[in-house]
Amino acid sequence: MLDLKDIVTEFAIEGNVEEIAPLGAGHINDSYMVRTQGETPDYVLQRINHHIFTDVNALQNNIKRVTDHIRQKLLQKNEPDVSRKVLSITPTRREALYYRSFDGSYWRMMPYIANSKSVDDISPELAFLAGRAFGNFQAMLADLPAPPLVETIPNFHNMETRLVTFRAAVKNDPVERLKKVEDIVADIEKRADKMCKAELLHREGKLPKRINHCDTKVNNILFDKDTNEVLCVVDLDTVMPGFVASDFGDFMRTGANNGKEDDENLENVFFRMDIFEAYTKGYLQTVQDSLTPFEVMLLPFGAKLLTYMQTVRFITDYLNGDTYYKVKHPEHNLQRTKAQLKLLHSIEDSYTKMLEFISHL
Ligand code: GN1
Ligand code: MG
Repeated sequence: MLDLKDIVTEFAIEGNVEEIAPLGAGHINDSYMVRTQGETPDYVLQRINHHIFTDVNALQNNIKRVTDHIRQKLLQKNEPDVSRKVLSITPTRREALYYRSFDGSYWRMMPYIANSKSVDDISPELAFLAGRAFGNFQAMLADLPAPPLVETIPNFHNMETRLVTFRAAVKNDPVERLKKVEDIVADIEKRADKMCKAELLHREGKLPKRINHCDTKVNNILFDKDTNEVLCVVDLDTVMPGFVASDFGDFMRTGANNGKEDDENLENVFFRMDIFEAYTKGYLQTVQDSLTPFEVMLLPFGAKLLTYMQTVRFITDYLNGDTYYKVKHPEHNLQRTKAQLKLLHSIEDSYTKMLEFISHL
């Protein structure tokens, strides 16, 4: 049997372990809080899902480069409290960025950011700060020296390839769930061409890729527990080149959803313009100068795109028999699909208002 205590011992942590407990609600990796006795830091231990992140070495190297670069920027600016404003990797006792255990699983460790919290229900005030935080994150990584970051999951936010995978699942219907979702499949197909426009624009040279976070969920920002100051952006597994509209959109999909990602009660699920407005203001304050006007006008499309993409990803996993996302019950991916689709409809209803708001800023 694998003992988490033995895993922890492999890493160069300070202090003596008091408790190891499950942490967080990630859909992919498993996280544990490692509490140490007394004043020494606490840590987060993660089992990396190497069926999804197949090149763990490249993954950890990306994170190392990204966090080192950000740390350097913060130090140059004489920012106080730098250790709480950027993640760091706790190496193993053999100075590696991850550890492979005898059962073939992969582990990593990082110091826990003290006195921090993440939020799922956000206010316009926090959304403004979150916009600034993801904007700053993007700005700080704009001059990351070559070589380019490795795409830890190739074509991760590529709508065209997501649709190819979706259509294969529909065609093969391996666990015979298609009959339950035919109307949803039709709803998805109706929008498919339009949703691929970013890839098309990129090929035509009209839309650049920049370093993106690619998982800008609302709960991937840490705030100070007492002051609500933004501390740091976390979950750096998917930092890679992408369209800025896509990062903007993933925040809208999560932060501006009045309901939960998997809300059973679809009446809770609708798009909040107040969150959109506050986030957009904060975000553009920090990055507007580095974006083309076209990229700015495409941000509301990003909200549609990422919500659509997530709908496609959840239903694909449902059709494939729940092989990708962790599920709490057999219909979980369907429940998520329905909630995302409801949100998409609501975003579509707000779309003109979003464009108006952006063009007036
Ligand atoms: C996954 O594991 P987590 O919650 O950080 C997923 C994101 C999805 C998200 C849906 C590597 O993120 O892309 O948007 O679930 N990460 C990966 O909530 O697929
Ligand atoms: Mg993630």
